[in-house]
Amino acid sequence: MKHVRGSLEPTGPHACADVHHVHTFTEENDMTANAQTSQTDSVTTVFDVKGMTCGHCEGAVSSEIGELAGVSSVQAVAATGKVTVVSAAALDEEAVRAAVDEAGYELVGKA
Ligand SMILES: [Cu+2]
Repeated sequence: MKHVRGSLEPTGPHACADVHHVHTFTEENDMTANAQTSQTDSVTTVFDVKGMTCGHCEGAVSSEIGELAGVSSVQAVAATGKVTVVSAAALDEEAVRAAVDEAGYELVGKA
């Protein structure tokens, strides 16, 4: 399977094709489970995550962070390593770290 991701090559510390077998991708990934869509009082936080190299990585990170309480939206961008999280309240960085770790990547910190 070919990764089409600009200049990023899947030769980093994680081998993309393998790491994704760790995750079980479920179709309930469409954020409807987190039905907290009040447009008011949402907090947007950007995190730096190390190790993402393709869309599957983005999906894995988004999926795990999306399961955290209060999270309404997650946008992970492998090309920049930035993960933008919208949540009802400020997130516990350690909880985010655990979620990123669960996905198989490393949280560097807030961007
Ligand atoms: Cu990947």
